[in-house]
Amino acid sequence: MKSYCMSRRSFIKSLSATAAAALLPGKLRAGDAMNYPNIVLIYADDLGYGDVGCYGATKVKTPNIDKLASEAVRFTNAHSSAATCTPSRYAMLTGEYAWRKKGTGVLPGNAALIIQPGRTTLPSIMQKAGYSTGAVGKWHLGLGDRDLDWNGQIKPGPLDIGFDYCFLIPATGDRVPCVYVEDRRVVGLEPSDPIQVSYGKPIGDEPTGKNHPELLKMHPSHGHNQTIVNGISRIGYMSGGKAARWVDEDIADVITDKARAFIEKNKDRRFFLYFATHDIHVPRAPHPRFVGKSGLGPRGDAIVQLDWCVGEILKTLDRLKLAEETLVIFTSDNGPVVDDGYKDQAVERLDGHKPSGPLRGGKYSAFDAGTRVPCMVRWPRRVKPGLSDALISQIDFMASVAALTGQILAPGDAPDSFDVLGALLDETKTGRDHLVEQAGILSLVKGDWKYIEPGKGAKVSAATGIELGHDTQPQLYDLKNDLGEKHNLAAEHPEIVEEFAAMLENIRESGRTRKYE
Ligand code: NG6
Ligand code: CA
Repeated sequence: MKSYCMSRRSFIKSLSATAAAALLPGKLRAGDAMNYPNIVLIYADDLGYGDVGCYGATKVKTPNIDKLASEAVRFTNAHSSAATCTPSRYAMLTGEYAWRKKGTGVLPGNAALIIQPGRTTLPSIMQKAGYSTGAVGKWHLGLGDRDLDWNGQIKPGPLDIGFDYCFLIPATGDRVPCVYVEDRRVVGLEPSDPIQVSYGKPIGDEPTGKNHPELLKMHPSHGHNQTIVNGISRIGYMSGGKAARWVDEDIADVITDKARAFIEKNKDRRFFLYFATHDIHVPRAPHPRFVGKSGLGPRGDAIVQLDWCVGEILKTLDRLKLAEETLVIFTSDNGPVVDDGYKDQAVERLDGHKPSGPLRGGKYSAFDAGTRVPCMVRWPRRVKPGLSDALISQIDFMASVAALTGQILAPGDAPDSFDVLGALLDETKTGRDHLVEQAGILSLVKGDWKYIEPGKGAKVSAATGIELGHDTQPQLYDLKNDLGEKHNLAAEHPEIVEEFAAMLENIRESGRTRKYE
């Protein structure tokens, strides 16, 4: 009975994909999903515009990412939706600017799922096109309803918003619970040692970084002084689940293995793999074989480890002879940060390395380094290697893959996602018309101009030392002539400031920016 239902479902899926594609002359010819490429989206964490060789880094070597870039179209004006993780991922997976929805800021590790089950998402579009869909790595979009019991079924989660399979770091490496979740269960959990998680009062009697700093192998520089797991104190408290706890040094190996296994398992059909690495987020505790390899301390070594992960995925595609027909996207969820809360020598050992490249700011910042990130798209069958300055955002992946697979989004779906497929495949250098960037306050980019709305936040973060780009006055930068956002031209061009402020207001009010017929 079950297999009958499954095959009937896939039959209907392939029929609807065919029907939709038939309506779209000029797009890929449809038949079934096998006419479309596999999609592997490699999503690095906190990797800055200047952190990899192909974007100008010289101190740290990234041969695999650079090779990928040499076979891809490499974007110089591609953006995450926000300068932090949760809102970027929310926007990428839903096609909706996260600032439209309350509760989409950086989430604690016990937050409920913030994507409504049943809504059209990037993975649900792929599922509809007949793909097998998998999420491997960092999640950070919440799990369960309120008060999730980590010892039972973890639901709702990725499997309820379009993924067929998941293997997750539930939130971040520095947030409890420090366990993996596979599909609906914590991996390796012993029933006799249940997990409890708290982001309020301490839970259990395990040592914390605050009370037992002598137990730490890595000390916090700010925050991160609660439950100690694997010699590293975290944000939040957890007790139990001892056998299930991850070893930070193994995370890259474990998730890369799972990503490889997903590709292998689906090699004879079409798949969409969302591979969200933990690197190079804190705590930076790379595997011993990468320690000392960059010469820049753990942050640089984590970049080397990330590069290895990318290489392994690409090797797997080569080995299975899938590279030609697989569209690989490599990008990052937000800009770079050097000291993000642990004393890991990142600042001391920078050695002239510039994580933001020529850009101003970094993670958390309204300046461009907050969201302008490395981004490359490889699809040997269709895309010639090249360089593109088209303005694109990760929020556009959704409308673009809908177009790629011949699907028409409903008016209410992906309200801010634009079809920039032509730009992604480098068939045109024209990307989106304008873009809103999120960093506490909003910025609006259109043409050469970037407007940053006034904000009351600190100009510089006391914790990270990053220039946040907040100012009580409006800011206006000419990105074409002043990529580093050094000269605020707002006073010289009040008419542009007024126009952009009004447009931003309109974007806020209208609830959507994607046009539909
Ligand atoms: C901050 C954390 C930082 C990091 C960030 C989220 C402190 C002091 N800082 O609050 O370490 O976890 O949240 O990063 O706790 S993100 O990439 O997931 O958005
Ligand atoms: Ca991040």
